[in-house]
Amino acid sequence: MSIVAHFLESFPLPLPYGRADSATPFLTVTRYLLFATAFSLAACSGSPRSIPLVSGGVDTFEDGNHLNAVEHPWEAIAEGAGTRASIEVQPGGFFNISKHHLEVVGVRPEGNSGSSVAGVRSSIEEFPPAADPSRAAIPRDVTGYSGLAISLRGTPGTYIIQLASASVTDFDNYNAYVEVSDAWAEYRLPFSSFNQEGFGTPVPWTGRDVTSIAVFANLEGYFDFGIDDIRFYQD
Ligand SMILES: [Ca+2]
Repeated sequence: MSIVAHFLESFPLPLPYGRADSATPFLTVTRYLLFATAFSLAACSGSPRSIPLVSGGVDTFEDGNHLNAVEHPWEAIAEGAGTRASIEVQPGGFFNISKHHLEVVGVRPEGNSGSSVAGVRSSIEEFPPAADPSRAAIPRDVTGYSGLAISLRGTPGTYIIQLASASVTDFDNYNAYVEVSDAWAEYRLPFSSFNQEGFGTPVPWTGRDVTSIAVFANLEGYFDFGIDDIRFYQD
């Protein structure tokens, strides 16, 4: 399916998105996020190229499947003892015209949540061309955008939105923190609100080699959250 077709499928209407306060950074995150990307689909540092994400759309989930707008699957992430996560596309979502969103259900053990990572992740890389399937996937250039917009609601608490970058090779990826409630809200996260945690090598953000997007719960115990309408936006 072409990029244009993805765009049409994903964004049939110019939605009157509301804004929500976003991204209050906390220093509570742990080094264990190092493991958050252990299963990353990403890396592919062998390719210096990157491909713009033409529409900015990542997923509205309106097609009802587990693939994002560039055909990569959303995957449940559960790292650490006693940690669980599962995902399912469900009816409803942000705005009453939404037919589907992605629901994430999981557990981070009480008192031991520092060693656990639970949530969902998807690659946004460009697949290698059919003519050269051995070539590495190509990261996305999102420099045409101002930040990432995502709609969320869930077990009230702090959640982590993570952008992985090919140039970050030690899992110290860029994280933004959001406070989520049980009511849907759209969070507009400028790229400046994403920061490395600091346990790895500092790598300046370029926006030229984004490989995946993830959402992790930063609270303990049982949680569930919904995500919808994920896209890179321009101010
Ligand atoms: Ca939706």
